[in-house]
Amino acid sequence: MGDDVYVVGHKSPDTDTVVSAIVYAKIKGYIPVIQGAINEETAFVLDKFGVPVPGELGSAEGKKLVLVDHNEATQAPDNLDKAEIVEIIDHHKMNFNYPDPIAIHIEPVGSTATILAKLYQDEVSKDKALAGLLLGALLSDTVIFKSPTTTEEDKRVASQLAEVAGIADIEAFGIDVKKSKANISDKPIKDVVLADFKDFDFGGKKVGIGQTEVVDINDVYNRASEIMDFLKDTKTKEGYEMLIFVATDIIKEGSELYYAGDKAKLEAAFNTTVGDDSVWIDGLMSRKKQVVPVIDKQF
Ligand SMILES: [Mn+2]
Repeated sequence: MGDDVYVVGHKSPDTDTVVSAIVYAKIKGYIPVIQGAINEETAFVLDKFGVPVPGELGSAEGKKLVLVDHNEATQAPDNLDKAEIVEIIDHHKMNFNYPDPIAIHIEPVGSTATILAKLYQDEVSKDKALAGLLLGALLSDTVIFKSPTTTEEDKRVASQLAEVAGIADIEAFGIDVKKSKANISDKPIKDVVLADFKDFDFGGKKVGIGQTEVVDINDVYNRASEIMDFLKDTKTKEGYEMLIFVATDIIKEGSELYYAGDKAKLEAAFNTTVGDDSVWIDGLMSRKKQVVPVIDKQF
């Protein structure tokens, strides 16, 4: 193994994953890397603070790795078993097995950025760009504190970061960050639905749930028929029992759920009347906390 240590986040990188790799690598003198192309939101945040996009990890074989913002093998680099893992910093549930004792730091907070900001307060307080990156990641993962995953720690850390980064209005900055990815009007509907999409096995049935976040739900309503065509078509072609697309309006704080599948299951899951194509659920922001468990229960 070489002496270089690479810091890497999960596949389909989001802003928290990329920023956490960059910041931790900078503080420790390691090399930040990514797995897959960054999204528009991450590009906006890196650009704002003049930080270059990290290179691709490539094969993990023979490399020393720090895993940030994930610890599950399915989200980690391929050939993980041929790499040496030196440390993990994360805010997800632990699903990790390793033959050697290593440093693992997991906290139940809204972002990995929150953990890094707390652990390296000294370093971050002297570096405007690092603070700005972490704030962008924190606001992204917590959906500007609106996600039920948000903690008081996240809010406290965000104010400190904003001060260092010279950002007067945290909320406005958060909306700028979210807006950069939210423009769906010029994208093929397939890309909109599949950009953040996860497959689940609910009682032996294949269920797919995609999510997008917008600042104006009308952008989604304008494309409702395209969304429905895509869901119905994909359900048949790919053998899904149910397909759900969660379109979250981060300003109105709720989501329109489009679906292809059994209406009665959705009505039971959310205890409400559901239309033939979709239903609006007030306060629904998180797939992980507010959609997956209640749908899973119906199978
Ligand atoms: Mn995260």
